[in-house]
Amino acid sequence: MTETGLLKVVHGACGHDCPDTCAWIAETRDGTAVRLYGDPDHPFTRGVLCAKVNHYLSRVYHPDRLQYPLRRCGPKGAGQFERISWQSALQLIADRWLSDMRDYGAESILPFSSAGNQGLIQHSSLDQRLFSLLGVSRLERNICGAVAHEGLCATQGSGVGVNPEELVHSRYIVLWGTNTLVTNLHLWPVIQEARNRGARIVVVDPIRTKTAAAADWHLPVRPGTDTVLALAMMHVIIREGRVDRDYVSQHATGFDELAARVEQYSPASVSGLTGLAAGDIERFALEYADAKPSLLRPLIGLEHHRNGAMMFRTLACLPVLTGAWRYRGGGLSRSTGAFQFSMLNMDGLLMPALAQRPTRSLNMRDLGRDLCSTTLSPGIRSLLVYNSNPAVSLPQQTLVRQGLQRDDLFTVVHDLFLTDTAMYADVVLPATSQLEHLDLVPSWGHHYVSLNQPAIEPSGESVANTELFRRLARVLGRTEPYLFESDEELLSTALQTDHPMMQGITLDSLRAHGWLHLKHAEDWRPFADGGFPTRSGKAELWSARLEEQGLDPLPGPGEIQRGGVGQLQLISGKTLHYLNSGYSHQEPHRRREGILQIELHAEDVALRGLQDGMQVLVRSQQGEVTAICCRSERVQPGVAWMPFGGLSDAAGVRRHVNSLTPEEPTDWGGGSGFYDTFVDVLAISD
Ligand SMILES: Nc1nc2c(c(=O)[nH]1)N[C@H]1C(S)=C(S)[C@@H](COP(=O)(O)OP(=O)(O)OC[C@H]3O[C@@H](n4cnc5c(=O)[nH]c(N)nc54)[C@H](O)[C@@H]3O)O[C@H]1N2
Ligand SMILES: Nc1nc2c(c(=O)[nH]1)N[C@H]1C(S)=C(S)[C@@H](COP(=O)(O)OP(=O)(O)OC[C@H]3O[C@@H](n4cnc5c(=O)[nH]c(N)nc54)[C@H](O)[C@@H]3O)O[C@H]1N2
Ligand code: SF4
Ligand SMILES: [Mo]
Repeated sequence: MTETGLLKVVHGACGHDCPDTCAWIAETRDGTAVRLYGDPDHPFTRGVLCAKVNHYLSRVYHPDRLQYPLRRCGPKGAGQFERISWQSALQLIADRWLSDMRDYGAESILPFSSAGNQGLIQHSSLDQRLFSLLGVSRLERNICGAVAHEGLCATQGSGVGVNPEELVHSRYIVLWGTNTLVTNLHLWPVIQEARNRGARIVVVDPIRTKTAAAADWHLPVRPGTDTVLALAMMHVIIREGRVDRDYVSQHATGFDELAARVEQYSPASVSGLTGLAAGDIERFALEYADAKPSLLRPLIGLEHHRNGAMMFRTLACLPVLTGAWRYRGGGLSRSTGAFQFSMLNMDGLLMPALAQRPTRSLNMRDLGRDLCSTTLSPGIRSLLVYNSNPAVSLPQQTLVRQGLQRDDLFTVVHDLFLTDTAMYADVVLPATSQLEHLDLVPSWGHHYVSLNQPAIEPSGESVANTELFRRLARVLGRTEPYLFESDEELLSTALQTDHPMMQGITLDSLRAHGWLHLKHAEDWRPFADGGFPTRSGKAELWSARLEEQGLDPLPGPGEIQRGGVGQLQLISGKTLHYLNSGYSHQEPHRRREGILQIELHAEDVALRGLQDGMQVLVRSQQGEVTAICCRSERVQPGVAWMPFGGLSDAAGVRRHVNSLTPEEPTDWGGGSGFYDTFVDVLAISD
């Protein structure tokens, strides 16, 4: 931290659930943040933030930001609250939790959190220690990333991949089910640089997104059929002798079995299913195999299908077959999150051994069903929500809200705004913004670790997540010193690691530099010489582990979902101005995203007798929303697109696209098939 007269310059990092983890610089005067901008020296941030965080100061100083604890004084969902003191709020919580623990058992309490803050200790630290001690229900956080990870692990043994900055060395980049220009903006200059050096950029996406439109080639695959497309690519690669025989024989299992499997997937035979011309599939396979190095970049989009893990399992076979891993900038690149966490002292930070006995785990995806269950034993009596807005982000929204409406449920929400979930809370607690607390921010999109130093005092009576858990521990009568460690102590513990890639990365060096790159050779290639951390030590084209689990040991199509007659498959992806549901409370973001629209192909608009701009009812088996019909060239016939994360539908009702999505589980990884939603779209008659 340096001081220039009254102007203070503080280095920090964005804590949003975004792969870019931008390093930023805050300027403060007299305790007020007056300017926030991307760190120009950070090689990935390159001095720019994004459409959301360019307005972060108006989020920090927003008039609607929660400033003090509130208690509900009207019906659940009505938004009637009154101010109370922190002491009363904590006492209310302690009284209820202690009586629930006594009368129903600790598992009747469910803490619910996601990655609303993905900083290391504000995401998970003292909360996990306290929950282990109390023995409350645990949450399986698998709504984002877990499915992709499982799928990759089946083939490669881990999710480790190419360092995203190394994409500059790629000559063929396939952005597969990811909307880089919207969700991973800071990767785009890297891709552009590769392009300037001669790389071809291909996007595989059912929607003609901004990214697809900016690419050299867009392959508008039918949703959920990417497994089949990849199998057909392997068919061509094997038939045309493009397999790297040397790499495969040394570093892979099951080539012969795979070759036999893909024989039936000729481009001609999958053309109808994938919606792609056989000639295009043939060309794609050969271009991909012949370019050296070639790189696959999937992020999350693919995992939101029922066959989500199989998508990643199957895709991961491609760079093994072609030996793309050998080359600098070749292979597959997805999240760097698990990689970074594996270098930190997570056991020291989370202290999992504090748990006295195994406790039940509930999948976050099933919150609605679990809250409404009459058979769950013990039933959920108390819910603590932080870092998440489940009333918007979970599937089966109607059921989630029905559960939150339960009179006998005691809900506490800790957030910066009165979110849709907070509307149902008994007690609402104010949370700090990223400018107001300390954290270390590992990244799931690059190889830098950043320190976020607080630039200003907490707004009003808001507290950081870590401070909330210290206060909860105290009011619950706990005295164990490790429940009260300071944020600095927690970070020091996490950084006590002898991992060679963390050498020299300490709190002091981070304080001095703001951010540091993991220590590894510049030309670091994870699987150039094999070394896949699977059971066999090789990439498993055929997997004994999967066979033992009664699963398909080979990559395959998985269960591709189809709708009923006349139904459209609804994709509901991320938007430019919202961060999931974040920023939906704020102008100018709200105005820029506008009211809820559904994009349909002209053919589907005509077929249903609809008109561009009219209000329509969108209905699935799970529920309905009102939206503005938008004739769009971005979508293909049979597919519709709606944004995820908005505040209310076109009729002004606080319900969203997740009123339509089912909580159907994915194949493995415990995720949700959000994008396997099938809807009817009807004109609203007056
Ligand atoms: N601006 C902004 N940035 C964000 C976020 C945000 O809300 N707003 N959210 C952040 C979070 S939490 C995440 S997880 C990431 C997600 O980042 P991405 O994975 O890039 O985002 P998604 O919108 O989930 O999906 C990406 C693409 O997958 C496509 N898709 C859907 N189904 C299929 C399919 O069957 N096959 C293929 N090939 N493509 C398919 C969708 O059309 C979409 O364009 O973004 C992060 N960044
Ligand atoms: N239909 C559909 N549904 C989806 C998706 C989709 O593409 N389509 N995407 C899925 C994905 S990939 C994801 S990651 C999830 C996201 O699901 P959530 O994580 O529930 O989504 P957010 O809306 O980002 O909610 C995060 C909340 O955390 C709050 N928050 C931020 N910082 C802090 C803090 O320091 N402390 C506390 N206490 N709170 C804080 C924010 O204000 C915000 O309200 O949604 C999933 N749901
Ligand atoms: S949301 Fe993502 S792109 Fe925007 S500032 Fe934060 S890390 Fe950067
Ligand atoms: Mo996500």
